Amino acid sequence: MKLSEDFLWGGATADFQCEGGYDEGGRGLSTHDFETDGNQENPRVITWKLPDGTTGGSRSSFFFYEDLPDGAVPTLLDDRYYPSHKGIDHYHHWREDLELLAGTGMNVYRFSISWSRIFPTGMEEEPNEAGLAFYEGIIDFCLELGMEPLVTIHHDNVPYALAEKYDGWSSRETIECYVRYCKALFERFGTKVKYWLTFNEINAVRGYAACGTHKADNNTHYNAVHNMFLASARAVKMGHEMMPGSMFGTMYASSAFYPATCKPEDVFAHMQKRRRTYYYIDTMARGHYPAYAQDIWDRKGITIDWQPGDEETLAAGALDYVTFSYYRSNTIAADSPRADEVMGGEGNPYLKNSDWGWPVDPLGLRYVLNEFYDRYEKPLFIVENGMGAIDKADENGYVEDDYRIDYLRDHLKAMMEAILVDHVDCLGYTMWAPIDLVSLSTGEMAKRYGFVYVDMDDKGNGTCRRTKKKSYDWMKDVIASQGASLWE
Ligand code: BGP
Repeated sequence: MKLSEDFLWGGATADFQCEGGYDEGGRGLSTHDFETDGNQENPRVITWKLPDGTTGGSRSSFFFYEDLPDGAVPTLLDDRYYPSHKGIDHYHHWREDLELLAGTGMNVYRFSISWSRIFPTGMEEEPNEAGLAFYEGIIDFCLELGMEPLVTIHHDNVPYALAEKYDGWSSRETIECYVRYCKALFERFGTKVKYWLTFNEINAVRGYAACGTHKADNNTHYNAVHNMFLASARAVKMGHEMMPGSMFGTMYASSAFYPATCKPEDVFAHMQKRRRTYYYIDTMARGHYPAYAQDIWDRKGITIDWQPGDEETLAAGALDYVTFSYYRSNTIAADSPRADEVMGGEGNPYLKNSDWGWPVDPLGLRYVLNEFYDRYEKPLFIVENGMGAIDKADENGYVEDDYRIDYLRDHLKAMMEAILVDHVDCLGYTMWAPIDLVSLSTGEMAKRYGFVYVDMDDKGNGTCRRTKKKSYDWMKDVIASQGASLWE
């Protein structure tokens, strides 16, 4: 078993989880800059004021910690810390980081651009040259090191000023700002970047940090997403015109969903659950809403603010390839509390869980690869997969992470079986995250994914020294053998 030479092997990161330098290079504040750290017991919260007194917006929102009624959860950690401000200080270590990644033989690197580095408020007419130059440095160095850049245009994180002025993606003005942002990226990087993602985990965006909206009710959410669909479609159309041969996807947070039992009600609930979550990528990959969308709107009391031309816009901007993250599977029963929600589900008695309670299911990856290829008949790209675990480094920063190697081996083998046995067209695989960075869900450094260790704790203390874990050399062998070493 061996993959072809053109298979893209790589790693993926996101700006606000690794860059830091949140107020450098002319960058404006972003919604994630107001999000505190947390842990498994204490969820992250959005505060409306930073320690230096900068206010983060209207107090009217129930999303803001200061507005929660007395005694309401979540609680704010006493020594609150804002992880996006420092990240892993990639802003000052990016050359070293890219060299380390390329040392494994990786030939693709997925990263996201911070919108507020390019347009500090999101509303300027002209882009910020320092921001463009920062990413140009990364792109040029990737190419020099033999890594194809795969760029996420919007990985959550809306410019704060846009969230305040227009309520983020609630408003159509934000579409215009996004299109202007894309145009600036395509003009500057169009000859160097072929693979683009218009949004990250489109089915998981909800609320202030991801969408810049101050409310999370269904009507706000589904209309914000409608605006994101339109924005993506316009970017795809413009991108194709400006950069012939460019490939556009949107990242979708996948999970293999299984019926909890073979009871017909559970199987039907599981089908409906998949529609709750496929709604997003079904629309974007096909260029129109699926028929079942009307049922979702009716049940949830949603009125989409259709405007003349919206249908044509969606049709003209269908995605070229389908990209997704895969970490876990879920089971669904008719009475599951999350049966009617977009994300999540119950655990599975046949599977073991990770340190963070996520069921580990490599066969589920082969399942979703097949399901998506059957469903969309477009090339696929796994743009996130990996294992968040507690690593114990020795005094030299070395980690014996055999558990991570096991996880990656099993998932990569499942991917290879989907490609070589089931004949799924999958262009590549970018592991999350090749270098340790801040966890999105908990805001911790303790949840480590990388094959490169970063000496930093949950509060940003540490030397920032980068060291190779055991999985680094293991991954190098996998890539050098085009996956053949996995089967030895
Ligand atoms: C995805 C996000 C990433 C990332 C990853 C792992 O949802 O696209 O940004 O962080 O999940 O999740 P976490 O960091 O919460 O472990």
